Amino acid sequence: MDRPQVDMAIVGAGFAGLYMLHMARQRGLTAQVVEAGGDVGGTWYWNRYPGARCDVESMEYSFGFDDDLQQEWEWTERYAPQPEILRYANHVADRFDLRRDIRFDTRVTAATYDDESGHWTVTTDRGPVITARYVVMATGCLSTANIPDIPGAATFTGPTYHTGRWPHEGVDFTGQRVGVIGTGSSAVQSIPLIAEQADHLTVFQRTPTYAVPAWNRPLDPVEQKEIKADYAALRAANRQSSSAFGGLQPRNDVSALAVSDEERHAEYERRWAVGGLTFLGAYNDLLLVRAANETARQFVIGKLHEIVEDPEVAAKLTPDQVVGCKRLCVDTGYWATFNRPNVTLVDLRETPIEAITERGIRTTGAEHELDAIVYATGFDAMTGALARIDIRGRGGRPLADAWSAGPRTYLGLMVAGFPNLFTITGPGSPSVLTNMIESIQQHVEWIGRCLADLGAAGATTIEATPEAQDAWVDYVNSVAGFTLFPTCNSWYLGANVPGKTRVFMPLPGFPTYVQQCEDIVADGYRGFTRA
Ligand code: N01
Repeated sequence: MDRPQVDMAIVGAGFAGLYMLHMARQRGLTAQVVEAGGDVGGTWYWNRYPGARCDVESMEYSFGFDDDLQQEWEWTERYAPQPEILRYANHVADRFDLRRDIRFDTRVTAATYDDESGHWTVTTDRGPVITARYVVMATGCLSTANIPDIPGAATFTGPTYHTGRWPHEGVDFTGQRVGVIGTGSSAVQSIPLIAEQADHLTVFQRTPTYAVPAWNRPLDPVEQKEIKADYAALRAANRQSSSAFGGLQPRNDVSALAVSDEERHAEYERRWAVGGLTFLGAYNDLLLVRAANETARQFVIGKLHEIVEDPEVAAKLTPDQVVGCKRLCVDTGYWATFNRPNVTLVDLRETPIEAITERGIRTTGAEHELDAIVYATGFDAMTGALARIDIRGRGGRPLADAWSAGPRTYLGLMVAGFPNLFTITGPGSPSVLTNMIESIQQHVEWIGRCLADLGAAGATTIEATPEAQDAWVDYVNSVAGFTLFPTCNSWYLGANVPGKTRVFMPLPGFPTYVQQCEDIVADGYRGFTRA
């Protein structure tokens, strides 16, 4: 039998692809990474919009697999800005000499399994095909831009931008009338800065969003040193948290309904003063019990009405869904921006967009003249990047066919009928509900060990069984059903992309999931066939 060119083909050179390459080498495997972008960094390579930064704290949003790496890298801010995270990704690539096995500016278009040889052929838009025994999709969960199909969009004469495809040279909005469509995390971060620069900013809001303050600040070197002195403890605490972060501000393990109004209010005030996503860790049932969530919701809405001066604008900005049902936004002056005289809020629930014209955006209420349009409209999340690659498994079956009723995986790692194909942070794993770097590490380490065990067992092929996959999909649905997540139209459900099948894609609960992955290994890779 011919040997494939490499043991492993890896698609994507974001954090997942970089660590997978490093892991493959450590396990003695040859690997080739293919990356569509011009350099490493994945999401941090593409998302260069004003204000882009991570809303998981720097000390937690970093690799912990190599102690020298985590000790030597110095973060400058509590929440690292995009350029600094990109520098970190470059540092990781250089430190482990990863670039020599990465083909940049090359997009994977197809991956086809050959039943006879047991090899995958990976086809790209540039250069020769790659044959490999294993394929790892490190394609990112939020990497495929969602640009809504608005009538007339192509007729607009000014420039348009998507937050996730921001020009590398930056954009100067000075003196311009700018429209931003969308009010998710990317919009919440960019709107305050665009408003400061532009002549006028019009925000087109379809669903109001909740935002908790970041209170970003320079990271005190002493504080950083203290954390590094026992970094292992922080990493371990994070792995015990349902979202794989928050070790710096642990969850309060009591019900919001078990304490007095005064005590609860004081805890919300304290968390608000600390800032960040761990606000939702104030109580253990905020995403499980509607009445508990309502207490947090009322608190946040109270803050919104304190910040926004015009009661009519405040009413339009007030969300009605469960807080945290859509990804909570972390902001620096988002709501206060609507107090500025040069900012207008357009509520698309009252006056929907009819068309984009040569001169701007026309809603049922008015035509808004604009010099530039920013689409902060998010991503075809979790499945978008995979759907754009023609992936064919056993018998030439397309992944699109296997997933026609929504994504189906075992552990979010493998798909029945697609041997030796792995998805890092795929649907059916905790993924986007967590600190992505922790989830990436756990998946890469699981795959690395899985392939070592496979070799030790004298096998070359691993595949999820259809029965194990069916049971896993049912399990993920039942866990999601215990939470409040499915109660709103979020991108977790695919609700933001017209026509996308609605399935709650990630699995809540990181520590339980990790234990399940461990148990399955201990049980001889239960639910997988190895040959
Ligand atoms: O995208 P989104 P995002 N007409 O999907 C609206 C991560 N992230 O790029 O809610 C009008 O959240 C849409 O409205 P609706 C984070 O996980 C992290 O902001 O669908 N509006 C929504 O308001 C985040 O959750 C960080 O009704 C339309 C917005 O566009 C995820 O990425 C920073 C529309 C899209 O919001 C995605 O965030 C940034 C239409 N046709 C992002 N279509 C940090 O770590 C969509 N919208 C800080």
